[in-house]
Order: sequence, then structure tokens, then C-alpha cells
Amino acid sequence: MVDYNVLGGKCNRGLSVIDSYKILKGVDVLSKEETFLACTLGWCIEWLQAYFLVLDDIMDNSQTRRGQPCWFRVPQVGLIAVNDGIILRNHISRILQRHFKGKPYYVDLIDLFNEVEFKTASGQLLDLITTHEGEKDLSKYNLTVHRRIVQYKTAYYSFYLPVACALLLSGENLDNFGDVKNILVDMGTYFQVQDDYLDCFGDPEFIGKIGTDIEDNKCSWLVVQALEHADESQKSILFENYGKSDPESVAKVKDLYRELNLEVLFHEYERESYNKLIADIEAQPNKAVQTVLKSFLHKIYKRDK
Ligand code: DMA
Ligand code: MG
Ligand code: MG
Ligand code: MG
Repeated sequence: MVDYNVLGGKCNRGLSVIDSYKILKGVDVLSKEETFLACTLGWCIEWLQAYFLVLDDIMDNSQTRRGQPCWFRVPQVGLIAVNDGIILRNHISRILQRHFKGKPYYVDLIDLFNEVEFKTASGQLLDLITTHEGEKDLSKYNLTVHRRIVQYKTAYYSFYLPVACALLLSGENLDNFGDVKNILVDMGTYFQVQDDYLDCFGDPEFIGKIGTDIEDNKCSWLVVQALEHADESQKSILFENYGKSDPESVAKVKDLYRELNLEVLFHEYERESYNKLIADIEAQPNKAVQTVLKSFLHKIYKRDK
């Protein structure tokens, strides 16, 4: 179960702990002990990610993940996957206890993982209940609603958490890094817009998952932009076909997205977000922090996976 669900991803989140820690310490090579601790925290984030994905795929009724069937689709697993998700989560506390108990920042680490998990679960809740609102009235979707969902469901655990782990390892107090947190949350928002884009326009073979946002009536960045830019007749196509699982309806929504040039709009958004993030990062007083943030941004800018 652990091999099936924890491995096979890009490991961006986990690796960012080690990269960020090296930059904060100002060294190219860490001691054996430091490497071990940074890798351990990196793996804790990968375990957290596995836990969220196992449950997310059930809630989103998805088919594939990382190029294989979603865990709950494996015969003989089914809804036992819910308990497997809980087991994955419990492992994090056990790993932290085994390797960090006694460190001065142990309690801060536990609090951090708990708080980030709560934020993510709240984001998943918003994502799922907003879908019900959208089923009643799709025109309720807008960028404000979208932003709130994605900040919570994606940005904290994917972007703030790795850097916060590296800061704690370096002996820093997280209270002094409010600006850094805000920048990372903006970066996470940009990352989830990419995820929404790839859900429709990415190659399932390459991204390892088949999109479900249109079928699931999700408040995706694409449908928000479509609502913004469509004329009345185009809107009625959207209202008619969004949130339906038959392939003809999905194809009509995708055709409309293309007609509205959403691919071009996305590439503009991508460039603007990048420029804004770079400007915010360069306004940071601490050079090492600037380097940490830029290195994270460059891992995801223009990603196609
Ligand atoms: C991802 O949202 C959020 C979490 C907490 C896993 P999503 O359903 O868009 O992700 P994916 O496209 O990977 O299923
Ligand atoms: Mg999903
Ligand atoms: Mg989801
Ligand atoms: Mg998605």
C-alpha cells in the first residue's frame, strides 16, 4: 500500500525541503545527520500527499493516478482505501516521534503538520460543497470563490509546508516569516491553476491522471474564465453540458473552451503570475529566502506535468 501510493510522483514537495534547507544553511553539502533529518521531513510531506490523494480520488471519482488505477479502484481494495488513508496519515506522527522527539522544534513540527492538514481538509470541504452550489447555479462560480478553495486545498501543504519544515530545521521561528508564507500561498494558487488547466488540456498519458473536473462540475479556473468571457449563447452551452458525465457533453465544454481561447488566456495568466511572484520575491530583505522561493518557483513555472 505504501509503495503503491507514496512512490511514483515527482517528489517536488519532499525534495524542496532538502533544497530549501541547503540554501538556508548556505551549504552545498549537508552532514549525514542533517541529510537524514531533511529527507525524513521530505518523506513526511510525501506521505501526507499520498494520504490526501487516496481520499481525493475517491471523492472526485477519478480513474487513474500517477499512471496506474487509483488505489480504491484496485480490486480487493475498494473503500478499504479510506482506512489506508488514515494509516498513511498516522505514519507521519509516528515518523516524527521516532526521529524528532527531543528536538527543540518537535512541538512546532507537530503543530505545523496538524495546522496544514486542517487547512487542506477545509479546502477539500470547500471544493466539494461549492460543487453542490454550482450544480444549482453555475453562475455562482467566480475567481474569488476559486481562489479561496485552491489556497486552502493546495497551497498550504504543497508550498508553505516544505519551506516551513526547512525553516524549523534551521532553528527559525515561523512567526517571523509571514511574508514568505503569503508568497508561497500565491505560488500555490498559481500551481493549482496549472493543475486545473492540465486537467482539461494535459495529456493523460504524460500527467498520469485522467481529468474529471468537467464531469464533476468543479469550480475550476477554466470554467470561471469561460463564464467570464462567454456570450449568452455560449453560456447556455456551458449551463447545458457542464457537470455531465457523458463524453458528448464533455466534448462540447472542451470545444467551447477552445473557442474562447482559454489556452491563450492561461499562458498570459502564467506569465503575469510569474512576473508578479518574482517582483514579490525580490522585495524580500533576506537573500537566502529569495533564493529558496525562486528555486521553488522555477520547479513549477511552465510545467506540463
Ligand atoms: C487537489 O485537488 C487537492 C488535494 C488536497 C489532493 P484536485 O482534485 O484538483 O487534484 P488532482 O487533479 O490531482 O486530482
Ligand atoms: Mg482530484
Ligand atoms: Mg479534488
Ligand atoms: Mg485537479
